[in-house]
Amino acid sequence: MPSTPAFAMTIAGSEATGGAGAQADLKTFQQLGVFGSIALTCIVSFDPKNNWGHRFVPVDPQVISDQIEAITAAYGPDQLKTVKIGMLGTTPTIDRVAAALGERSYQNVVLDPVLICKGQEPGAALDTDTALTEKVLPFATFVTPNHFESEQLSGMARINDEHDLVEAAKRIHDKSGAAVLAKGGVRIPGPDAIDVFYDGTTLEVLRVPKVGEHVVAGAGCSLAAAVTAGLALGDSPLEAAHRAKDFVTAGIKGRVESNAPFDVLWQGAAR
Ligand code: PXL
Repeated sequence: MPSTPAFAMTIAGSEATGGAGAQADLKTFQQLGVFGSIALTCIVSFDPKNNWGHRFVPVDPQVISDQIEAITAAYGPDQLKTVKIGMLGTTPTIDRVAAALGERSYQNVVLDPVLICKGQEPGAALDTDTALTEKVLPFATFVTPNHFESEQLSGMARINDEHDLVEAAKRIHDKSGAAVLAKGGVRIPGPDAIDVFYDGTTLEVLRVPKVGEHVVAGAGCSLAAAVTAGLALGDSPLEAAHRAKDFVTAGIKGRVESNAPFDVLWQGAAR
């Protein structure tokens, strides 16, 4: 008899070293028992000769459509109900992905609103920020902004503490209608790593003691991927947020060393 696992598709970029991006998504899905498909949007290769800067190559928008066509033809709407959106990177890609989201409705659309990757200049975020907000955010049922993305999406100049992060989560919910998990990570001072969940009715601050004060690569992608997996498995949005927080905390504790500027989350640590 064939197996009937939960399914999820990620529309995301490759980060070659395997820390972030589609690689993190697929490993997270697999670890949580979800069958994953990938529509690749771009290829990021860090440049060790240039301070580990980002070499970024977008995938041709037609090829992105082709991948989504293949995946959605293979798995019908009853089988593939959950999609995660990671790094899109350019406005033509955002347009194409928005069009694809309009072609079939999904029960769960998790948007990790990746504006820039670690080490990139914030200026690169401005045009993608506007396009993502206008065209993709309306499809999202769940959105997972990090500190910088929460500032951009909420329009708040500075998010300095838990109170600000709560306000940002509320504003982003009001703007999108989506469940929001606003990530504080190491950017909010204090002993705990906090994330704020808000879905219009439930406000909850998820907190665990900080594992350290250093950023770990792949944490954001893996958190959103674990939310996606949870929703695909039938979690409520709040349950998915808790599952994801536990998963990422274990992965940060079990992080692997890298010669790049950041250690890397290990999805295999959560057993
Ligand atoms: O962490 C954000 C991110 C997402 N997707 C890709 C990336 C990165 C950061 O490096 O390369 C493809």
